[in-house]
Amino acid sequence: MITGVTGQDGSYLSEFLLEKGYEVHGIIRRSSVDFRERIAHLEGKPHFHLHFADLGDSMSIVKVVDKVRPDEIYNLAAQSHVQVSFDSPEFTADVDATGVLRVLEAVRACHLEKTCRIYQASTSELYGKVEEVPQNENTPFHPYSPYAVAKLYGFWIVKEYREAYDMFCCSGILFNHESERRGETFVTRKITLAAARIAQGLQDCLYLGNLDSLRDWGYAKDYVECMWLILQNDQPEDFVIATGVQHSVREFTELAFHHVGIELKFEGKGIDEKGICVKGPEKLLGKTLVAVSKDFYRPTDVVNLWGDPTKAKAKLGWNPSKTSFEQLVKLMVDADMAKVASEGAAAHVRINLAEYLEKGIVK
Ligand code: NAP
Ligand code: F7E
Repeated sequence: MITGVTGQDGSYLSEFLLEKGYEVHGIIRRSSVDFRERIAHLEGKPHFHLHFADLGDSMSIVKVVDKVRPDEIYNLAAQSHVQVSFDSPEFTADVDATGVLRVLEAVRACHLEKTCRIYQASTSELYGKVEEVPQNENTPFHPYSPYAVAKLYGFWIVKEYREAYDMFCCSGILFNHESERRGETFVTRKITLAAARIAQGLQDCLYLGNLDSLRDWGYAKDYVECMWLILQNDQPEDFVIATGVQHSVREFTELAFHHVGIELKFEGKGIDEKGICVKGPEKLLGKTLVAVSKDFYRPTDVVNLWGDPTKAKAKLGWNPSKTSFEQLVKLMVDADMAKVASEGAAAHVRINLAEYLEKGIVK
C-alpha cells in the first residue's frame, strides 16, 4: 500500500513494485479533477488498485488498511513543499506529523503490527540549520521550517512505535531527489522547465531565490529502490539516502542552460545577481535570463545539505552513484525540451501559470 501514490516518488515506486510482481494499492484523495498525470499509464493495470482516503481522516485510513491488509506500507503522502509550509503550517502539521501517527494506529487497529512493515518518508530537512557537514544517521537534527518540524514528529513517532510495540517501521532520511516528474515549483524542475521555455522563445526570464543554497541532488528513480531495500532489511533501521555529492542552485542553473545551448555568466551579488546570456542564440545574447526575486526567499532557509550514504551502501548494497548530477540535469532538461516542443497550445496555460509563479503572484 502506497500513500502519496500520485506524487513523484509514489509513481516511480508503483512501477518498481509492479515490476517485482507486487499487488500495489495506492491511496488517492478526492479531487474535483479526475486526471492523475503521473500514474495515468498505470491505471487499469490488473495489479494496480486505487482507494480513496486522506491522511487527515483516520477512519478513511483504517478502512483501507483493513480492506487491503497490506504486507508493506510506504507512507509517502505529505504536503511536501517547504516554502508552502510557511503559508499552511497547520495543514502541514496535520498531514506530515499527525498523518504518520494515523497510519501507525490504523495498522495497530487492524492487528497487523506483527506482519506489516512500514516505510516512512523522512527527509534531510530534519538537519535544517546544519550542525555537521556532511550529514549521517548520527548527525543532530535542527529542523528549520514548519515542514521540517512536522516531519521530525513523524520520524520520532515511527521510532517510538518501533520500540514500544516492536513494529517493523523505519524512516528513510532522503536527501533531495528529482526527476522529469518533479513538481514544477521545486527549484530543479522550475529551472529545467524555464530553460526549455527560454530556449524555445516562450519565456523571457527565470526568477529564483537563494542561488547559493547547496543541495545533494539524486535521481528519484534510484531512490525508490532504497525505500524497498529498507523494508527488506533484517532489522528495522533508519537510513540516510543521498549521493554524497553537493552542488549549488547556481551550478544547477548553469548546467541546465548549458544543455539547451545557452551559456550564462553570473554578475552581481544577492538580490542584484543576474545570469546573462554570453553564448547562444543571437537574439538572447547580452540578455538577462536569470534574475533574483525576494519572493522566493524563505523566512528561514536550509542552505547546506550534503548526505553521507555510507550506511545504505554497506548494509543495503545500494549504489548512490547510479545517476550522476550531470546525467540528472541532462535527463530533466531533455524531458522538458521535448514537453515544451510537443505541448503547443496546451502548454500555454502552464506557461502563464509558471509566469505567475515566477513573479511570486502565486507561490
Ligand atoms: P509530492 O510529489 O509532493 O507528492 C506528495 C503526495 O502526497 C501526492 O500524492 C499527494 O496527493 C499526497 N498527499 C498530500 N496530502 C495528502 C493527504 N492529506 N492525504 C493523502 N495524500 C496526500 O512528493 P514527493 O517528492 O513524491 O515526496 C514523497 C514523500 O517524500 C513526501 O512525504 C516528501 O515529504 C518526502 N520527501 C521528498 C523528498 C524529495 O526530494 N522529493 C526528499 C525527502 C523526503 P495529491 O496528488 O492529491 O496532491
Ligand atoms: O528548494 C532554493 C530554496 O523547493 C531547494 C522537498 O522535496 O527536498 C525538497 O525541499 C533550495 C532551497 O526543495 C528557489 O531556498 C532558490 O534552499 O527545490 P526546493 P527543498 O526545500 O530542499 C527536501 C529534502 C524535502 O523533504 C522536501 O519535501 O533551492 N531556491 N530559488 C528555490 N526553491 C524554490 N522552490 N524556488 C525557487 O525559485
